[in-house]
Amino acid sequence: MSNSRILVIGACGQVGTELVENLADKFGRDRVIASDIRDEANFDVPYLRLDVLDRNGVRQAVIDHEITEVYHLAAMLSATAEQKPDLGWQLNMDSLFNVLDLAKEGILKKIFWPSSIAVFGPTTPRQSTPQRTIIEPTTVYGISKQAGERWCEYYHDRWGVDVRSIRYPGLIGWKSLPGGGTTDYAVDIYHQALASGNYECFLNADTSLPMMYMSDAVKATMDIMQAPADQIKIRSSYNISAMSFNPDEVANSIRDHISDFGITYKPDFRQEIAGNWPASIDDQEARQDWGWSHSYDLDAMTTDMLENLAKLLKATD
Ligand code: AKB
Repeated sequence: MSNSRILVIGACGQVGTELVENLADKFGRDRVIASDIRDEANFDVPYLRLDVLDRNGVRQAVIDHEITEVYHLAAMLSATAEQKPDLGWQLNMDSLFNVLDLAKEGILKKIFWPSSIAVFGPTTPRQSTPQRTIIEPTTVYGISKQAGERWCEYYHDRWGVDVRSIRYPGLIGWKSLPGGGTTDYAVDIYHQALASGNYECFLNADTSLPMMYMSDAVKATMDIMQAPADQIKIRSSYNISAMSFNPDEVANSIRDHISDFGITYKPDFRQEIAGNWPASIDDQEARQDWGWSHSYDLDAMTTDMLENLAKLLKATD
C-alpha cells in the first residue's frame, strides 16, 4: 500500500468528506486527492474539479496524478433518482464504467465502489436479509446499484479487476449532510432536535431500517480496501450491518438528552421506498471474510451526534 496514490471521486458528499480525512491521516496528505464536480472545496489534501461522467477527464486525471486506487463515491441517491430517473441511471452507471475500464486497462490497481441496501426490494426477506437472496429492487437507484454489483463481479471474474464493495445502510454523521436519500431523516432529526426541539418526519414512526454511524462506515470502507485480495470472496458487494431503528426509537434515544423533544409524522413518497427495504441485515460473511466489526449502537451514536453538533452550533453562533 505504501506506493498507492488515491483519488476520491465524489469527495464532497456525506461519506467523502470524512473518508478523505481518514485516508489522509493514514496514508499521508501527499497520497490522497479529493475530487468532485464543485469548482472549489475545503480539504487538507489537493482538490481537483472532476466530472465523473467526463470519461476522458477522469482518465487524464488518473494518469496525470499517477493514481493507483479510486474510491468512487459519486452517485444520485434513492429519493432524488426517483425524481430524475434518466439522470440517476446515467450518473450511477456511466461513471462506474469510466472507472472500471481504467482498471481493466491496468491503469488503476484497485477500486472501491459502494452499493446499498437499496438493491433489495419488496420480495426480499425483510428481517436479517441474507447476503444472497431475492434481489428485485423497485427504485432507479436500487436497479443501478444491482446492475453495478453485477458489473463489478463481471469485471473481476473476466478481467481480474480488483474492485471491492459494500452495501451501505443509511449513514449518519455530524460532519456533513446527506443529500437526496431516503434515510436522510436520521441525520436531519439530530439537527432539528438541537435547533428547534421538534422534527417532522417523512417516514412513519415504525419504519425500521438498517443504519450505521459514519465512523463505522468509514472504517468498513478502509478495512475492505486494505484486506488481502484473497480475503475478498464476494466481488459484487458485501452486506454490512451495525444497527436498525425506526423514527420512534431514534426520537426516544434523543429524549434521553432532550427530554421534551417532539416528533410528528408526515410520510411522503420516501415512505414507499423505505417500506420496500430491509429492516435488518445479516452481515456474517463480511465479518468472517475480512473481519468487519462495528462500534456504535443507537444510544452511543445519539450521544456522540448531539455532543458534536452542539459544539458546532456553539462555534457558529
Ligand atoms: C439512500 O437513502 O438512498 C441511501 C442509501 C440507503 O443508500 N442512504
